[in-house]
Amino acid sequence: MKRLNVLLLLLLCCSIVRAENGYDLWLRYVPIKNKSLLLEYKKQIVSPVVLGTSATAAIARKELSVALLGLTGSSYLINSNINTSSVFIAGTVKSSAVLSALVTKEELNRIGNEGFIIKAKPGKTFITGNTDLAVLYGIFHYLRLLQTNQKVINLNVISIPKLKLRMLNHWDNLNRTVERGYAGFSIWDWHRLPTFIDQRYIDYARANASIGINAVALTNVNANSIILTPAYLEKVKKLADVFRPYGIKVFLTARFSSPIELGRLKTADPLDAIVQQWWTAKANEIYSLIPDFGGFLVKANSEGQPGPQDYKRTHADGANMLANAVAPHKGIVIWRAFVYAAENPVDRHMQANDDFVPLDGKFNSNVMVQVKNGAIDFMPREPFHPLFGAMPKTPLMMEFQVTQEYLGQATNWVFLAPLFKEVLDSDTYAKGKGSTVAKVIDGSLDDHTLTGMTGVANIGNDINWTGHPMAQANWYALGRLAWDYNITSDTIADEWLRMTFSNDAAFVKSTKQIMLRTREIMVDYMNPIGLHHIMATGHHYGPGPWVSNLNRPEWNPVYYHKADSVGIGFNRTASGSNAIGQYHPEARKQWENISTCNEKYLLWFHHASWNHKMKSGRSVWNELVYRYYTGADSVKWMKQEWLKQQSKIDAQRFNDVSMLLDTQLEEAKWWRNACLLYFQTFSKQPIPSNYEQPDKTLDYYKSLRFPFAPGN
Ligand code: BDP
Repeated sequence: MKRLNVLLLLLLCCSIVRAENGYDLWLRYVPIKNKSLLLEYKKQIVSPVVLGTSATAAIARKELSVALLGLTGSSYLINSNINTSSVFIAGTVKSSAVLSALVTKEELNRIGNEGFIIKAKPGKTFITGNTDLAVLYGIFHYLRLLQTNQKVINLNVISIPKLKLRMLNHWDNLNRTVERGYAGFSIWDWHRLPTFIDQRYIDYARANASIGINAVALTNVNANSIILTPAYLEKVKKLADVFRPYGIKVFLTARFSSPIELGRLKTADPLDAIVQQWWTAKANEIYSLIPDFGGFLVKANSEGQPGPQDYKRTHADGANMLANAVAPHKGIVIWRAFVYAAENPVDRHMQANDDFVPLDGKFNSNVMVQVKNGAIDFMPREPFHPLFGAMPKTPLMMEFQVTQEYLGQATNWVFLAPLFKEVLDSDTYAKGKGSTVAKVIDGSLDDHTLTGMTGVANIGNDINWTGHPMAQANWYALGRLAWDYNITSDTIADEWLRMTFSNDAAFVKSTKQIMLRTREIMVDYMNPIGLHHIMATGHHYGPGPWVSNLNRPEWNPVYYHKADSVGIGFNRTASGSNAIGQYHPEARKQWENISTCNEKYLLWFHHASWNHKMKSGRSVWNELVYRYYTGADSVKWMKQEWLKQQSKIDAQRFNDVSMLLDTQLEEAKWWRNACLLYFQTFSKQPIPSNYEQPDKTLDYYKSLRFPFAPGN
């Protein structure tokens, strides 16, 4: 007996001090500490029932049982039939009269296939929707309420996704390297598929379903046609089979020249009948394996990728050819607008609009054009892409980058929800005030039914999925905002912290404060007042504003900052490239005039003289100094605040974040010193003596090389 007790005690201790490696993401389901809440929850959840016979319903039952065991410490049998003691009932409206009586016809129409309804009063809880997937979403929502310790006695929730496609784009290569990936290798183990199903695929699908993500493109936009060969399609089918019950559709990237590479055709000309037949046959082959295949994602005529322009055809010609091939199967084509060409001397900022605006109205109805949030490239801060609002006849899909290619990669803690929201809330003025980017992509502004948002995934085979433990929040934020872009960054951070770490109020308050400031802090020490694309080239790790020797002009940082003896910044006004002219006149107003320009974008749109006076009273040079120093100092503040959290969370993740903050501080100082020393060669002005002076020379910073930086 004594030995048994000791054993039990040992077991208990192990579970308390269990190191957390982050694999469980925000689905940890740890015991609820608040006793009165726990009692409340237990009263609400008696003899829980999840109706339905589908694989999705089975998943919902399993999730509920795992979660309730973890959260309450009691094991629950989740019934699939209602009995007299059931007070917690989940299922589609069709599955039970009890549930259908709860909702009106109007509500059912409104919630569509994925929206859900939760109604609860003391001793009764109902979760329902039109499909088992909607019910699964409802259950995840309910579990989030429990995980974040919210009241569940009186609930009247109707939640409907604002966007139809809520997607992740994996830039994963078939050899398992991940372009711009900072979390290890690809989670797709192509070599061992289709026979070996890694548990990770299931855990991945579950995590996505918990935040409403319902589509994934498995492969790099810089595509390899081998993914379209029969052997690989068998592997893709296996992944699609795993993902299906979680409501996730699979897309593939289509290399435009595949008919030549795989079909041995002489051309990939989209207007060539044989090419069209090749794609039709390929689509038929895919759909015979994967009946609900989502469709193709295409990067064409950009950064050396093949495309229709190789045959003097337009992007619409290329997209429509593929769209015709998938249309009989209800598939869609997502065509990327991230295009620019080295041969084109026009400001890179303008090239996508130049190519795409004339094509508005020329795309088939099953084509979406996927537009990056800004016209250059996922910078720490960039104005919204001028295509938003400029193609009313075409459904535009938002592309964000969740992986932090330009935002500190593997080592910097940056919470991206504020960046995403800044873009979504931007006003295009396309149809008057209030024509936000969000309203462009949700279809409401121009009456589109195809709608979506994607994020370039930050997921790899690192044990914690995202490399930096805090980067999990960005995957989470993408899903939550694609479901409802009105959720605030504060709420997202709050939910995520509570579920991922702890409900301790002091912990949540301080750590949330850090999270909400991280993005501005990074902008300050990397790209203040509108600077952009001054990262080192190739791997984009660290600063490289001096780089000027690459063949393509727009691959050189000097192209973007244009520092000279007079000043710094890219004049994109009417007296310069006039990229600003691609925005609606009302939107332009905030940037057009150098003396009234929103200073966050000053050097984005203006070449400002070194002595130009900022609103702070400082000169541009002194403002740059101030920003770079404030940014780097703020990382010290992040570290100080974080150290206070030691007793609140598990040691492993606490230490991981602490060590990474040390690296982040070093990198912030590196950015600060390297950029200021370099820009100083033009401004010829000192770093005021009250600032700690750089301890290394500009030559030292220029000499640094990182041949094995990840993701390249
Ligand atoms: C750039 C990345 C490059 C991608 C490209 C794209 O550096 O690796 O292939 O975007 O989005 O930012 O196609």
